[in-house]
Amino acid sequence: MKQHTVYLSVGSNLGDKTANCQNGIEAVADEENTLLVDQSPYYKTEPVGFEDQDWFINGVFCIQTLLAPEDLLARLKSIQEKAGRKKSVIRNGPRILDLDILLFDDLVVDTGDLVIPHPRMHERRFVLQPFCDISPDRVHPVLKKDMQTLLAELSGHGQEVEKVV
Ligand code: PH2
Ligand code: MG
Ligand code: MG
Repeated sequence: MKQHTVYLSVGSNLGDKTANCQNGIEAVADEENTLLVDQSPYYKTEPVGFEDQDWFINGVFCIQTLLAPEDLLARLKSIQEKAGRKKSVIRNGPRILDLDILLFDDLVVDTGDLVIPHPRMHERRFVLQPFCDISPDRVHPVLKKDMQTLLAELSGHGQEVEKVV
């Protein structure tokens, strides 16, 4: 079995958003053979994609794990369900807890269900800003640019983010 370094995003815009995110991170860190390595500050972020909903709390965290990508994805789904997340008909709509794999080592996969790197991470300030707080020099394995470069390349339009103090 191999040790993997994985970056994930966490988000919530329903209920106690920060507590939902923090419980989500802790539930991931509680999985077997999994260790929390680092965690960004939280940000209050303008909704992207579907705008008629409450602002999100978002963060990024890094784990080391022996879990394979498919197994980690299954655990994330189960943690989201246990947190009370329901299937929504609104794409990008409100959610109690969203846990997404951003990077898994330098792996590049697309099986439909499992897409790594996360296909929209490089367009999202609510991902890149907290990512840069913990690992600005981490290189995107497809775009071959580091996170601070991707953040600098974002157009300012919309996508406000505010650090939670
Ligand atoms: N997640 C989405 C869609 N839009 N916007 C913000 N600000 N934060 C999110 O986590 C988010 C979003 C789909 O997962
Ligand atoms: Mg998401
Ligand atoms: Mg998701």
